[in-house]
Amino acid sequence: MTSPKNPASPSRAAQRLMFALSLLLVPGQGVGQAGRAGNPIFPGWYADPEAHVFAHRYWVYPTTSAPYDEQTYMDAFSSSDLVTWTKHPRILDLEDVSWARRALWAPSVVEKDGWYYLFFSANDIQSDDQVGGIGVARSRTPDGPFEDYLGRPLIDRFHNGAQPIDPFVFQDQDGTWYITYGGWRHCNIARLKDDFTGFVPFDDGTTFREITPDGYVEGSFMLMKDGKYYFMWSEGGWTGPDYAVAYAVASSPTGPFERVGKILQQDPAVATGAGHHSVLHAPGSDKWYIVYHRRPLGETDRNHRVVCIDELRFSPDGRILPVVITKEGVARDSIGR
Ligand code: FUB
Repeated sequence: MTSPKNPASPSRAAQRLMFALSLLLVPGQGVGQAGRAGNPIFPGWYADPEAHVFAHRYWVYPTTSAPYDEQTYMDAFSSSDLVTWTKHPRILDLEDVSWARRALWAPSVVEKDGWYYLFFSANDIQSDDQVGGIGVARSRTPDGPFEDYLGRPLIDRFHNGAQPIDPFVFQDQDGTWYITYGGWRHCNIARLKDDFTGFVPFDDGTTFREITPDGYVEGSFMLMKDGKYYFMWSEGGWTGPDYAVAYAVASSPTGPFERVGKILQQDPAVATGAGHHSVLHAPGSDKWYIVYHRRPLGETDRNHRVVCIDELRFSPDGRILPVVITKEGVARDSIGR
């Protein structure tokens, strides 16, 4: 029977049916409600997630968050609706990368000419005397296995003070491929050769151009929307509660980028250390999501980071609105619906 107070509200029987159906869903690991992702979206300690749409599915490529000597492989996760996630274990294993042995992190994946290229950081080098940096692996499918592409790092030196970690690769509207990367509070951009084996110098002869905005620490990300380049990064310390994401906007991928403000940060009622994110655009819609890692309340182990998703919204004049981090996550969004 329909409620006489509100003809639009469902009957008791319908409510019971909806509840029963909700028990059949397999939501994320947080406070999953019927048809919502729940945060975190999948179990396990993971960080630095990069989200994509590949082969008609949503994909998330995270760092396996563990002590550096144990960070030797990567898993991926895929979903058709942002609610139920399938784990793809060990898509990249350092046993298959001759020059790398530890501290595998921060994947960035692109699809090009029938291959999936996974850019990664390895070895956590502290100087130019050490072997490691940013490498490239590739696979014919988004779930791997990814194999070392170059047999050497792509970037193995400190340029402009930037530790070669945290790659982010994207294609500009004119077809040019760029990589932004860098730790130790410096960020560079470089133009990639079309086959990803090296770099094309800029017109001024330089290869690595520094684009560090105020506050930058690591974890760069670029988004192109309505003719603007939104550049985002993480600031604060990744082991602490105040890790956060801020952004700048420019009319060119090389900037200049002037910090606008924070868009993602801790909420003492929900979680701390929210940072190192990526942005997902649901195909054919105006829905944008931010996929990021955060730390459960009260957690002191620096590696206990979990992957979460919430909505990313823009104001009518093109600003990014502060993200509301939630325990419930986002509503079901079936791909290609
Ligand atoms: O996962 C290792 C490091 O944690 C990344 O390089 C940083 O960006 C931070 O998220």
